[in-house]
Amino acid sequence: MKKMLSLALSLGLVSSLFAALPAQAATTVSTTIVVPAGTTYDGKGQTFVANASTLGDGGQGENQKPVFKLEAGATLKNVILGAPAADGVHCYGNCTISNVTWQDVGEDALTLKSPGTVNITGGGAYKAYDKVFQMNAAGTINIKNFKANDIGKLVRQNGGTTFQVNMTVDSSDISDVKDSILRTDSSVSQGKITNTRYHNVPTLFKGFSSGKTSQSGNTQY
Ligand code: DGU
Ligand code: CA
Ligand code: CA
Repeated sequence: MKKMLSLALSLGLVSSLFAALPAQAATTVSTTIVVPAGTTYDGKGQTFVANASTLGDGGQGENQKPVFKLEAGATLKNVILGAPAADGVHCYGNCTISNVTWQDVGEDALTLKSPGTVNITGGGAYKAYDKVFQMNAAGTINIKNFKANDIGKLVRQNGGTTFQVNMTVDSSDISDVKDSILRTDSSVSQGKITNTRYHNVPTLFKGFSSGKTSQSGNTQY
């Protein structure tokens, strides 16, 4: 009896200790975190939010600053971006984005600022009033094993630009889209969506010239 009482007491003590521990606080970023060329930044699952007064409030105002700036060949992994996320992530050339989740996309989630290839695997993007991935330079964006919900567009080549962007989406789950999954105004850009589940999407592709899109293995739910 005594033993049971002390066991119950210690269990109670242990659970109240856990209850007293707050969830890990988000890290507030006041100055853009620069990931130098060719290096990897591993967020180890931490949540990052922008300081609204120095980087931006995550609304639809242009010219907000990114939370992360990736120089050519940099990798960003295991990061959660909370709100506000300002202008998200900027890539200057090739970048690799692995297991990064935007819980509440800011002005947009990621921008390619100079030519290169953006490879995105895992993670997701939620609550994007307009665009998730913004392509402001020529190149390629490959999105794989990604989840997106409640977005305007998944990828948008900068409006009115005529350079070539190749966009691929594979093995992803995209739902509650206001506009389209992939959108361009360029007659030479290409879009491909494969092995992807989607729900409540008005159109997969918008603005592509004929013969520039392909799809296979997708399922609508
Ligand atoms: O309107 O270039 O929204 O990078 C023209 C601008 C606009 C970009 C884009 C972005 O398209 O600022 O966030
Ligand atoms: Ca914008
Ligand atoms: Ca932007």
